[in-house]
Amino acid sequence: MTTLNTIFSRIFLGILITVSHSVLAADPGRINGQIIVQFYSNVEPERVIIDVELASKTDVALLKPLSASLNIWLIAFDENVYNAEFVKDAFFKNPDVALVQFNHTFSERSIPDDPFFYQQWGLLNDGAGGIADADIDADLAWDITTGGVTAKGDTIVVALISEGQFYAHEDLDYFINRNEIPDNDIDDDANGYIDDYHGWNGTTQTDSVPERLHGTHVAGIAGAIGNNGLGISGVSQKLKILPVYNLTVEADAVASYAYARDMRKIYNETNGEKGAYIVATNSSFGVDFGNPDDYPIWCAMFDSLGVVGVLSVASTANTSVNVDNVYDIPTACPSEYLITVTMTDKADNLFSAAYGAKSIDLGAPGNLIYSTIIDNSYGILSGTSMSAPHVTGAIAMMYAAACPEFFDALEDNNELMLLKLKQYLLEGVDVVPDLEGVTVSNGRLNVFRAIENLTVSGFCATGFAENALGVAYPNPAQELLFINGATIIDQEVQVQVVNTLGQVVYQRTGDRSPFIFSGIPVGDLPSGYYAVSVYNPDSDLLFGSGVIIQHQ
Ligand SMILES: [Ca+2]
Ligand SMILES: [Ca+2]
Ligand SMILES: [Ca+2]
Ligand SMILES: [Ca+2]
Repeated sequence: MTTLNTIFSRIFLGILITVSHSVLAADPGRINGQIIVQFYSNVEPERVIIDVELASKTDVALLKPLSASLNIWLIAFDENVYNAEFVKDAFFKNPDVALVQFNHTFSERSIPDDPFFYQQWGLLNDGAGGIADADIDADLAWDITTGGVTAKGDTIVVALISEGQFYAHEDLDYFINRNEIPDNDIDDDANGYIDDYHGWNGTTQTDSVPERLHGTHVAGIAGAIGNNGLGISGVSQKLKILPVYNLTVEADAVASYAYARDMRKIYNETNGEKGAYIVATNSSFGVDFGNPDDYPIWCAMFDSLGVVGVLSVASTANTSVNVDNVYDIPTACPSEYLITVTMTDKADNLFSAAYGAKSIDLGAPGNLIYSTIIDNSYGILSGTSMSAPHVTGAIAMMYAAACPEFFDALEDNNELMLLKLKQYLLEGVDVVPDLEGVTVSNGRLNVFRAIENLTVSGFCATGFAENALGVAYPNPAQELLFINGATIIDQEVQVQVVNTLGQVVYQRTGDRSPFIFSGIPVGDLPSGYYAVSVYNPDSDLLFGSGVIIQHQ
């Protein structure tokens, strides 16, 4: 039966609407000649003003009370005559002044100037037709980064696997393989693909670009150019999209994943001179009820991508079924490097889409999503197809926000750090009732909290010290590998050792954590580089480290 299955785009329904609208440009920054002062409660502002004027030889005026009960006033002065910092300082020094600050125009939080941004409820939901803040907090994330480049200077790329995209859309920024000369029948960059300049079409073995609405729409959700005064904004305002094409047969999908893998592998091997810094693949297509047992090669591609440093994101089925029971391709594939996404609507409901406490990681906005379509237009589509690229864009944003140390650790141990990223992403969701108990994370994507988990509370703040367990030693190890820790976790843990091919070469479950202090036997493992990880019963990573096993 499965051979008759065809892959199809995970689109639910399509309504195309064009809207014209204008958005007021924000005017951020300090207002000249104004400060806000809070006086102590029983202080008379008029008296303090005179004191300040005398002490600082300035001329200031009480403009209006902002809060009589809190004794907060707006104060004006002529900034052409008096230095603003000097005036502020004069108030600061006055003993009757509790607080002083400049006045600022209200600037909406990092709202881009794209005219249709107001349509993008998935990024910022004002509650119209749903629930306010049932969104991924893109605006808060943009206070930290708008995407584009890593702290190490690598240009962030996502591989968008689809049936085609409108390549010439003015609000999309596609990756171009500059090491390849197009249309000369020569594989100039020796990556195994001839003339792969604009991406890759596994079906025709060319870089020809079929123009398809669906893929164009998916691309814009992840990475439409933000704040360019045009159209919409992607989750990541700056993002290179590498288009990879497949028709509706499995072989082409596998070829597409292989292309993404090869491009990233070459990037790693040439120190960025060739290939592309692909951080994620996006698959907004699949086979309803497909059993992973019938798709071992497809499912294994996600592990192969993980080994070279690429996470994969996939849409689950647009039908209300439990994937844990009925299966789905690819979202029932068991790979740890695959992140599976279902669909939420404007009210944070699970909207006519599949779920699974084991198989489906999280929800993301997918119903009535406004994005790029063919011919430089914009329109609304619905489906889990629209949910996955929200997550893909969020991963790209996490890379843009990550500290340099993250990339050092990534270089040492791709797999471990990818799992950390996935952990931060899943732990960063907003828990919503409709997804509780039916998804791994119990919630809907929140890109801001995912970034915070990485930068404020996670690896970038604490390094591996965030783990309750400490350090793996000796390193290099010969016979026994110990994990030292200041804190003993009184839980049963799973210890896992993974080689550079991503294969689990040692695993032990069910021991309480003190076990690991008695040593992991590594004497039988070949010399080489390994990742050792310790998980708690909830599969949370408690400890991870790269180790070298070296036999004399
Ligand atoms: Ca929000
Ligand atoms: Ca080539
Ligand atoms: Ca060529
Ligand atoms: Ca735009």
